[in-house]
Amino acid sequence: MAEAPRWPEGQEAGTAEPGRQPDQGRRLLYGWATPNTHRASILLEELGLPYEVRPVNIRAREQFAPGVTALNPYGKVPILVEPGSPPVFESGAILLHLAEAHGRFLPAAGPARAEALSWLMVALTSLGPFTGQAHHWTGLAPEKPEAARRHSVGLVARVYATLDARLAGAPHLGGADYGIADIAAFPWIAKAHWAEQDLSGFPALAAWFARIGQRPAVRRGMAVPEGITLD
Ligand SMILES: N[C@@H](CCC(=O)N[C@@H](CS)C(=O)NCC(=O)O)C(=O)O
Repeated sequence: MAEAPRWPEGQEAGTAEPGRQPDQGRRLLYGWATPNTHRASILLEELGLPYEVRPVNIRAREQFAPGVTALNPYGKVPILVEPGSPPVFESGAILLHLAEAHGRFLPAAGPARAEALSWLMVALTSLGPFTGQAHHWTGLAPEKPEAARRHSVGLVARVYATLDARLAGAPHLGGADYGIADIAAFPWIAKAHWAEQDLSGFPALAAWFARIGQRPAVRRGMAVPEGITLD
């Protein structure tokens, strides 16, 4: 049986150490410069909500620090901690939680909501995970079996073609209005190179990406945590 990941004994835990639990009254975003964290930071910026970033360096395995797993037993970021509420983890849950709490960036009911949720799910369940797997098989893995590379890149290419066709006929992924489907997709499209994708082959997706990337809140959200980039 595979061993559960552990926090390396004796390792400095930075802001992720136990005992550095949420300060009273502050909204905290635990995260790193990853697409899933950027989904949450973009929406926080769009909503104009005050928040502090608690950096969790996943390359240094800080996600397994007890102070982090106490908030998310899965040991992953992003995690949103708001005063008076249980921690919210999984980027999709954070997007839905914030959109619903503030009544913005997701239609409240009816066909428009169903349409937006459909495209949100494509971003959450296909675009993100497939791009993550492709990044593994094209870059991170010590061995790179050709079948795994081709399979993972092919899955991403199919999503890109689907998003491109959608955006050729709709201004935003979720429909008429900019919303959490766009926010869920944008930071992963920004990592097209992780999956050997070239946006020039997807003109409607490229135009959407350029347009969304000009939003000041998107720019701020993509720059979290300050000074950290992940290639
Ligand atoms: N499905 C989750 C996945 C979260 C996730 O995979 N986060 C990555 C960074 S983008 C992480 O924490 N990786 C470290 C690990 O898996 O140990 C989400 O959408 O938030």
